[in-house]
Amino acid sequence: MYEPRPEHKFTFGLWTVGNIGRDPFGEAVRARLEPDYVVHKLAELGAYGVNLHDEDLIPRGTSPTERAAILRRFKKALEETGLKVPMVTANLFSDPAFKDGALTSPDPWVRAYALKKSLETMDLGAELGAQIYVVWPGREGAEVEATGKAQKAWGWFREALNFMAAYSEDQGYGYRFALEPKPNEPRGDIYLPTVGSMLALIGTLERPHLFGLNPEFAHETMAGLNFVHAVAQALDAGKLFHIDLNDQRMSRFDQDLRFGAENLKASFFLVDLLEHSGYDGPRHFDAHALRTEDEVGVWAFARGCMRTYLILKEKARAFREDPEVKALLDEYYRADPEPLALLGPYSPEKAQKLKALTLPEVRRSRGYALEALDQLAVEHLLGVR
Ligand code: GCO
Ligand code: MN
Ligand code: MN
Ligand code: MN
Repeated sequence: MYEPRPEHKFTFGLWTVGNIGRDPFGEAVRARLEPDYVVHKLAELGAYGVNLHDEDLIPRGTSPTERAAILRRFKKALEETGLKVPMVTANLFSDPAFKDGALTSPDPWVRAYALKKSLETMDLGAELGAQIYVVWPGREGAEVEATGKAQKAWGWFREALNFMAAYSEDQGYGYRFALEPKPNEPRGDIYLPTVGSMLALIGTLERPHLFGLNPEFAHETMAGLNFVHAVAQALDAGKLFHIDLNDQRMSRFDQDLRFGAENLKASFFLVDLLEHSGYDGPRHFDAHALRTEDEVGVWAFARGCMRTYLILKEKARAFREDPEVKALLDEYYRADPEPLALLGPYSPEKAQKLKALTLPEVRRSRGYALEALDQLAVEHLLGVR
């Protein structure tokens, strides 16, 4: 039971299980893993796919012959294992050129280079069968307001996204672009900090239908926001194109913890939401093993992410089928026909009737039984129901 299988659509980034454990204070603690080796290991564990930044596969400065050899080995591993590459993304944060932004650098040379890198990553992804292109504006932000860049950054970012979408159409690549918000880190403040701000930006693009969200558990949590609500809003807008699952404590550095390691209850309601939403895209784990771990710990981490998801999925199913939960929810949503007839689309008659409405006093004193409902959720989570 709880064995991950490809149909569960679990994916990992080459950069996640391949994370070598560097942090701002300490050096690498693990050796780099070869991409084709990662593919074989992930397939053994039951994953569906592997995602990558351009540079995870083809390090900067690789010669064309070397590049061809790496690609050959990687594609062979994909063929042997059946693993997919559903998503690609350009690394627009490591190169020193990007220290004051990539697509929103004040230097047009840098903006042009970031755009070139994005187009080349789209070419690479198309060759590997990717259909989702993630844009994470990690360096698109600032520590200093004196430049006034906050007034220009949106325009530059929009221009780049419009260019990329037009290129995808021109080449017939069929990408769907998933934009990933984050409040800070590595910049002091990143433009586009939350799901809400990304959704607002999409409406200003030339091809809004090609753009959606790649929300991340850790990122909304860093901002002190409710990730379940953020995902629900993305779903409501028809914009959940991809999702980054991990865990995080609020008000801390970007921790990228194993899924479910910290906020079990929020993870439970997230899985509950995703599984009932009709979302059929990848369940991507954008997390990495703790710096304390060796390679054995890395695979324990990867397996743990998937198992916790599957356990929570089963718990969510049992919770929704629990007769006591159902009874409480029936009561919670019980709707009298009389007020219902006054709601919905506007009409002048309804407006008249609404003005004549008196709220029955019992509507003020009623209890919503949320203590009992929440306790049932806790008991399901604790495994006593
Ligand atoms: C982070 C981000 C990244 C992006 C990845 C894809 O916190 O560092 O989440 O991991 O998801 O770079 O663009
Ligand atoms: Mn992150
Ligand atoms: Mn991170
Ligand atoms: Mn992410």
